[in-house]
Amino acid sequence: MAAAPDALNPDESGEALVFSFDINSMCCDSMYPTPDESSKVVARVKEKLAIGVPVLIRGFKLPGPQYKFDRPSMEQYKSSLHNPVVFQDAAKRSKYVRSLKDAGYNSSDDEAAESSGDEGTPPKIYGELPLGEFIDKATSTRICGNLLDSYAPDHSGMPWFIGLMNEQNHAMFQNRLYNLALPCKAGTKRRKLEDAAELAGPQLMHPDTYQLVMWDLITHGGFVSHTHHDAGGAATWMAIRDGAKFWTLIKMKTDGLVSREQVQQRFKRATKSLPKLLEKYHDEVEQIGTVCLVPGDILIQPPNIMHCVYTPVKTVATGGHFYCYDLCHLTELSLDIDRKYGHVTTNQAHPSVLRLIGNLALALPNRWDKPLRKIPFLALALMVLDSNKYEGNSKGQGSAQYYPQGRYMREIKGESAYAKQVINCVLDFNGIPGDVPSMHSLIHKRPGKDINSPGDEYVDLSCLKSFEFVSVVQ
Ligand SMILES: O=C(O)CCC(=O)C(=O)O
Ligand SMILES: [Fe+2]
Repeated sequence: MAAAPDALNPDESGEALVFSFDINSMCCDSMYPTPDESSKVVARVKEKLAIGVPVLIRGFKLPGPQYKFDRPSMEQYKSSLHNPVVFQDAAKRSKYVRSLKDAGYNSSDDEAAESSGDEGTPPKIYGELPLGEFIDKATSTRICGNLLDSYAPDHSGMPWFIGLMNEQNHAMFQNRLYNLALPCKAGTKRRKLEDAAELAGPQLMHPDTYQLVMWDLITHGGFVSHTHHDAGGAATWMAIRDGAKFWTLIKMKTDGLVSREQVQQRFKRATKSLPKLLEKYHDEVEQIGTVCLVPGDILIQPPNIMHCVYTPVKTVATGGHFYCYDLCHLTELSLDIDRKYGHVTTNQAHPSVLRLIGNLALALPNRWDKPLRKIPFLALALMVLDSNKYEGNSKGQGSAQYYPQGRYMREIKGESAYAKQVINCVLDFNGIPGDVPSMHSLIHKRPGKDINSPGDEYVDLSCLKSFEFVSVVQ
């Protein structure tokens, strides 16, 4: 991987795979930018992400305590070294892959894996240790592990330009006063209680809704993460606190593919081992490149970009996921690939994704005066109108189960019904057919168009200026 081409310098096509700049070239004081400077930085980053280009911001030290890969830092940050952590264990992972091969199929043999019914079974690739012991084992040759997505109890390190792109959080804030839950059965005690409470805003959230925003990777030296795209169709940021990561990004070629099925297949093939991909399927790879991430670097990935990662020394990194209106075409694409091949293309389930996406739609009336490109809007519309199709495969992954008539599910269903009203209002006003098959052909079949491109047409959101929800009764 380390020998892969440099992602920051142009290849034969004259384009660098990753767009990079030093934050100090755009801000007099990178920690305290003026509103004008911060809006220019965010606009520049979003413009690149929206065409599927990863961005590397250099010269930005994470604010807050400068945690290291050692016991005192981790005790301060995570507040206990006794708490158990569940980590990916490289040896167990190899054993698991070998057992699949012995059983007659491998990760590239989808039909066998699918028909085995095993696609959602959590692989036995995890180990569990108290955090302190996991830290100590970084110097042991017996265990090589990666503690992934351990949610950050301290958000002081979040870069301001990431906070500004957490549009799913902005949307949740704008929707905080609406009680959109479907009512429970009339005449019941519960109904009386809920009516009397005059609840404002959502009362029940899956913890993932906020946990996905910021988390840490605590990784032993030598660990390799195989090629995947990040789960839940999210954009991802990543910063090194202590150590380094060789981050290899792989942009798959998609021109000439005429159907979604072909695109899905291509991304599934991208998960083959890197040597195999480059030997056998190199004509399916548009660009590949590696960047060495060190403290001071913030890598920001658009949804759906494939990547694999080698951590040469013990490393603490912090990152997070976010959603933006302008990136919804990439979010939709990524979720659509995972719908079919999530068991190989990605690594984590995010149970809150569709709720966050619904909230983006619900908050649109607050943005009636902002430009929104048509393709990302249509992708958002499709994810809202046909939301069942985008549910991740959570089979066997310990996902929470909710009582269908319980408040949590009534909030989800209510929000979904109201989000559809917003979407239909915009579709009607812009003369766009709102039935799902037509939307599929608008979004999934764009022959001759780059699937990463948001296009250059806009939708008119002015109909949302005085938008009011129409009551939905179950
Ligand atoms: O640090 C690593 O090994 C991989 C991180 C990553 O890509 C992820 O968590 O999705
Ligand atoms: Fe990843």
